[in-house]
Amino acid sequence: MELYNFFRSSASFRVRIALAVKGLDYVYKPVHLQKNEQLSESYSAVSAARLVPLLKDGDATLTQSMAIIEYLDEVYPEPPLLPKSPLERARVRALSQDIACEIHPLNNLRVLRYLVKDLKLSEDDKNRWYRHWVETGLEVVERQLAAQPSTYCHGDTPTLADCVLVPQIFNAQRFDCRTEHVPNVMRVFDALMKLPAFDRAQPKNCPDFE
Ligand SMILES: N[C@@H](CCC(=O)N[C@@H](CS)C(=O)NCC(=O)O)C(=O)O
Repeated sequence: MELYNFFRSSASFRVRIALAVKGLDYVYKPVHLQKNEQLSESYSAVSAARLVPLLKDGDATLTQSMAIIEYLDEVYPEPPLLPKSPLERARVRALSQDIACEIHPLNNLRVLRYLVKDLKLSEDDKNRWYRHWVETGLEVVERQLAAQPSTYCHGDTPTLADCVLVPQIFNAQRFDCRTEHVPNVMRVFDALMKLPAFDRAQPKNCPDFE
């Protein structure tokens, strides 16, 4: 397998975690987002959306981090990243989407660039935008973790939701977002970062880290 990704990309980080949890080897293909390599002709030829991550598995090309993780979970079921019961699976997917669909897209690189370049927001206003959506979005996760506390987002083994949570917290910390108001989220984050697979996948351990 080949993973096209970028050390700082949180959607890429989700997939790196899943691959590490499952102990799967892959070739790391860096796509430098700050240098706009995602917009290059060669990358556009494989990625319709011109986004990372993208996973090549043999002749197949997979996109969208959560779809990639679910694919990996189906093809390499151990250890599972989704619980067995439909209701529990729905909860894990909902928690994942609370982050991946409700927070992350508002703070993606192309959105931030549009705010600054086209709408002429100052760096300070852009950062306020970023923090607002992270801080309010994490509250939604906090309320759910507080209502049903467990070691990780759902239960005592890591799930898809944990693969999505950890990179979002790295982003929150990079942009100095408040996290004191989400103690359960941070408790789960700390527990996850003690797991070798989560640690191995983090940006500073990537070959393109700078
Ligand atoms: N929903 C997509 C999001 C992918 C995405 O937004 N990737 C970002 C990096 S985290 C990217 O490639 N951004 C490039 C850009 O904004 O130009 C997924 O989960 O894979």
